Amino acid sequence: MRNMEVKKALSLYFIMGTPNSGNQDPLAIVEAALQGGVTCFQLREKGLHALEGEALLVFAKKCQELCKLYRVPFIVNDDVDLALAIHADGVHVGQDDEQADSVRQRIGPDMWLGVSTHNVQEVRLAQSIGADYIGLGPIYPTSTKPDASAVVGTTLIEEVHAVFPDMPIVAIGGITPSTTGSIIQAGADGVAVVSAIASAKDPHYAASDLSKIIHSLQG
Ligand code: IFP
Ligand code: MG
Repeated sequence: MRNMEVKKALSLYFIMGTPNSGNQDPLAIVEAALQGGVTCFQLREKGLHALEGEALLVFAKKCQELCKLYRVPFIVNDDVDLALAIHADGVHVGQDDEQADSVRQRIGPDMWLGVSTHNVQEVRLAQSIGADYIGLGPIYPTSTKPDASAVVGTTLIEEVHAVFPDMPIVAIGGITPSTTGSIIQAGADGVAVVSAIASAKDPHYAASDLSKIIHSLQG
């Protein structure tokens, strides 16, 4: 069943683009994260000096190759054309991005569609247009997304999980190893992180640390 496959992939969802890599080699971070046990990867190429055009295409293909090597789904944030051009495993869109139902029309039934949500009403809409999973947050304050909306806390996870028990949920926003437990216990299928891995001194260690915590809670 697709839901189960998606829920499993959401366990430890790493999101990154070259602007998040600081002075480290972005591909080295992606590979270290994969080695450390991330279960899904999203290319989110946003912000200062974000790659565009051919450079973005080349970088995306390199990330995708790494994900294939580790058998981890490769998701593209926002850029439906890029996702289609390289046959990504899925697309993730926000509330301000291209309307999710038109994205589903363009990508067809097989590619995964993820939608960012911040309340029960947005989750209901995401479900009605055939989202395969929802990102829920920001749970805590985040420095990665300058335009992030107000923090929602773990009670929204409990609420959404109660109303939509089958909908795969990944929590996002300021999540660290010490807050991961409460997020999984609230009913999320996993955690999505940028900084916790990309800005870590040792991204491989950071990913495997989070991975161990999540898998010990999921049993
Ligand atoms: N949620 C997610 C995900 N990705 C994003 N880029 C975002 C919110 C803004 F974790 F994938 F669900
Ligand atoms: Mg977006």
